[in-house]
Amino acid sequence: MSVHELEAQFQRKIDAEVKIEPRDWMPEAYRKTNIRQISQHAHSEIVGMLPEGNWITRAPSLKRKAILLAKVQDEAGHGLYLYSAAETLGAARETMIDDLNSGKAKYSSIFNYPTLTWADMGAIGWLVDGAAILNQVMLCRTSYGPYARANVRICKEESFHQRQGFESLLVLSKGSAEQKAMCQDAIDRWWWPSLMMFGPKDSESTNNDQSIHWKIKRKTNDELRQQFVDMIAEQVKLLGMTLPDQHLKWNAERQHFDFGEINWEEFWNVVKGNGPCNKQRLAARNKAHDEGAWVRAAAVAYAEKSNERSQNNHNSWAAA
Ligand code: FAQ
Repeated sequence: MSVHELEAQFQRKIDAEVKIEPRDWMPEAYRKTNIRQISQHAHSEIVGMLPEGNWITRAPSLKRKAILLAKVQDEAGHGLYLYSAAETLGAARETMIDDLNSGKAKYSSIFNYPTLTWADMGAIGWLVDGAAILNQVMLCRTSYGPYARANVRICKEESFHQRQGFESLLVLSKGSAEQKAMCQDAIDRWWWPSLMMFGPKDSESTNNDQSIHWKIKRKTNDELRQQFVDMIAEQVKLLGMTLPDQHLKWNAERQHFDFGEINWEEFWNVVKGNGPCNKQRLAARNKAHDEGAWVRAAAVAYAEKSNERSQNNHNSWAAA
């Protein structure tokens, strides 16, 4: 079959909602886009543990500590499912990790902001996990099978993350004047960076059109961002708090909330490595990687010994 025919057959499968599986023929660009997106997603989960990990030892009660620990562990698990999904496309895990640690690979801009107070844990759960989940619900229907299935599991855990974040802010919002102020301050600082998580405007997005055609993405960056604004603009009322945007207003004609312009210069600056915490995040990942070298060496030695043992058992069984 010619490449042209293979491509046509591939697109027919996508159009008919048949999932693409690891051994299926796929255009090289489809493979590359998926490796790029899935590995960036995995890196985001891994780096995403750092801002919250910062608060595990300072959580205000045993209950809050246990919840935060469980959440951070979930993020580690998400990273691992996603690296495994990228491996099914031929990407080597060592290369992906090296690209993250060297600063070559991207991860979500959101994790380059600092977590200054306890209320940031609530704001991350509500806003950051809230943004992540909208995106990941869409990705449960992405065309690449292993990525879609990884997202189904991720979403189940993310919905708990979002609810615990909202509940934590709800408690603060009903607390002392100081707690209320801390809650509002965290919302003010995390709102705009959360909107940036959805990526550049559609008119600036380099991958949107092709990824929508291949059903890697089912909704564009702007569509998901609007869905997020509409959801949060209502939920914030339950907290008795406000969002830091004077242009936020219900538009009856569009049946959506209008909102102000994102600071795109800040977004690209963070994506290029110059955000408030980029250097700190990469230094933490590199330190963890170096300190974990003995664990990886031990795991490889154990795997080699196990293989040798099962080979010996097999040989003695065959000789008997
Ligand atoms: N930050 O052409 P597009 C989480 C890059 S998980 C940094 O529109 P695309 C869980 C983009 O890569 C959060 N870079 O790109 C959690 C591209 O660069 P390249 C992560 C960004 O891929 C919660 C360039 O800009 N979720 O939070 C960002 O079609 C709490 C042009 O952009 C995912 O990764 C950004 N925000 O659409 C953990 C979901 N946005 O490589 C701990 C999967 C864009 O061409 C605590 N990813 N860029 O040079 C996606 O759905 C997509 O990749 C988008 C971007 C929607 C993020």
